[in-house]
Amino acid sequence: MATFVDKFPDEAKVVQASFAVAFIALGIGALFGLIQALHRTNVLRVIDSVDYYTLLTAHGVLLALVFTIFFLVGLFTWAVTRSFGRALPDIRLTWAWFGLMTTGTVLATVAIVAGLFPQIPMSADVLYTFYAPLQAHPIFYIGLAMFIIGTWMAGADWFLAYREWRGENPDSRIPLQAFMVLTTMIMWYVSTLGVAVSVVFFLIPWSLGLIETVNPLLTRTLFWYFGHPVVYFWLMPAYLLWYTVLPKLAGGRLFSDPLARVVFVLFVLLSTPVGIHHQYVDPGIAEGFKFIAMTNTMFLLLPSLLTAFTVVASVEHGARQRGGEGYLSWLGALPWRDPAFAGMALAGLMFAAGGFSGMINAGMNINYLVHNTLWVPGHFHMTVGTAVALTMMAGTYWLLPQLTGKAVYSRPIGLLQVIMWFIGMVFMSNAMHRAGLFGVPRRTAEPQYQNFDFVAAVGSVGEIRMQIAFGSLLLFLSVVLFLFNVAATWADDRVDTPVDDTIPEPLSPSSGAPLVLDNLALWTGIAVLLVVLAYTLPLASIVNDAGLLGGSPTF
Ligand code: HAS
Ligand code: HEM
Ligand code: CU
Repeated sequence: MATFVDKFPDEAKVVQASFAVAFIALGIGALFGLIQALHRTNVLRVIDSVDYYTLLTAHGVLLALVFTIFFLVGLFTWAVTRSFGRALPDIRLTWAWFGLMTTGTVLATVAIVAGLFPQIPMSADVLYTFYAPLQAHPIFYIGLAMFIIGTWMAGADWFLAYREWRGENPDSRIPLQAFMVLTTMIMWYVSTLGVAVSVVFFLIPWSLGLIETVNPLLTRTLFWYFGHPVVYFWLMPAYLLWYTVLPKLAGGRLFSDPLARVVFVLFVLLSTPVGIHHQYVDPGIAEGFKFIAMTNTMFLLLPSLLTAFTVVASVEHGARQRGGEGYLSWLGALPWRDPAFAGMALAGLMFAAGGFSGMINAGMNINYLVHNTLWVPGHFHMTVGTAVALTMMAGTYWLLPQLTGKAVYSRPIGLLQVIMWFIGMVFMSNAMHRAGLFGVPRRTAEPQYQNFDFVAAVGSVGEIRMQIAFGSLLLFLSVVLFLFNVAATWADDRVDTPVDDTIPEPLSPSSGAPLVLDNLALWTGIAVLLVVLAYTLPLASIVNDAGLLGGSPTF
């Protein structure tokens, strides 16, 4: 039976190239993660504490921006092509955005890593959030800008594919996977506007010396305008896989197509007007605006709670198709030996915990307790670091045969690898949450509390440190196994194993979804309106207080 690579060989190449860049970033990022985890916990120090921030920047950029987003563009290219059932309009455009994104990535990475070599007059120790007053070499920001423009072109590529398809299918519902891609990209266009303004109008001219000062609170606010929606940009590929692939792997079908559409529309509407929940402790933003951001954030829980319901219901349906029974014993009937299923299901389970720590972050008063402590890395290693990263690794085991025509090199290694990730993250992120409650800060090479001690008493900082170090080791080894498995699959001679790449119709199909859900222009309009409402006044008062380019306050 012909699979993706046979039907769309050109597109399959782009998807594989995107995955290759993603996985290289994953490997380097994970190595830096291990080094910094061991450094912070005082278990093993192979770098200077000054270089810690260079590695931390590289870790954040390579994992949270490069790995996730390169995987996303690969996955979305696959999803758009297969769900429209036609080749992309012009493969040269596709390679053009891939090339631009890759060049941007290389430039930004070189600027960061150069910071390790004092002989080279270049550095970018600005962390992956890169707002002022930290300043990087211009090459870093230019690389970043190229990367973002590349993603905009990728979105254009998929919208052009949509237009062609629509021309021939004027009355059909947008296929679900394509719907997910298009709504996610609308959110991305709305939200990247903030970071583009910050980079192009302030950070690049400032790093080139064309302007003397910037307004740090303005660049921070523009960053977080983008910095919250970007977390859903990472999450939506995982949701796409949980909604459309996981139910099938579980042996069943998606519970409801219309509900899935509602969820993605809610993300378009609500993802952006919440960014200020990262700035609860920032002076210069009035309490009332923070309160509005908190309220919006609580509404934004809804699409994820709907997802928990729909995806678990679909998985349960699958288990019952396989003979599962009882209130909970159906869980045992699931295909736990399949690395793709097990990885995604474990990622989803951990997301439930990460979601709860997010709710705690979002409460304005409790946030004062956890902000800037290790609690926050605990939260996001469960969300982006597991819900997203583990789903992407698990999804690779299902996608690779369709993209290459080859069977996965070793399914047992795959299974071991996803389980190791889960266990490693249970240790590392739980301990990080606990450390945060003790007040251990994030983003520091020298958290000078109790020194590491192998006979640390249970409940002490020493015990927590050991758990972080042990977890990080398991995580790193898991990545090594993953990369080995993928490389060995790629290196295999082509064997024409039959590939099961079908996705069954949802139990409640798209024909039941209200037509208005597919009205993308309407949702874009409302999303923009909500953003204008949430951000006009805070931005106006920030500019009014300190000027567009900072300087002394003009009260
Ligand atoms: Fe967050 C900080 C609030 C979700 C990432 N977050 C961060 C940072 C990152 C990040 C990277 O309000 C740090 C940024 C920095 O460097 O400073 N976050 C939330 C809230 C949510 C949330 C309310 N975050 C995410 C996701 C991320 C992510 C998703 C990445 C992908 N976060 C915050 C706040 C801060 C913050 C504050 C600032 C903290 C500070 O002070 O600095 C919500 O979206 C969470 C909703 C999730 C749920 C869970 C639903 C459960 C599901 C599981 C389904 C089960 C399955 C299993 C599939 C309600 C969907 C089925 C299998 C079977 C076997 C049955
Ligand atoms: C930060 C370890 C995987 C994203 C950190 C920190 C540690 C760590 C210890 C906190 C450093 C500090 O605040 O001083 C690890 C290990 C990993 C891993 C051992 C697995 C091998 C990931 C993955 C992602 C990720 C898969 C995302 C896809 C981040 C981000 C930061 C971070 C965004 C924050 C950087 C900053 O504060 O600027 N990591 N991590 N990590 N990690 Fe990871
Ligand atoms: Cu957020």
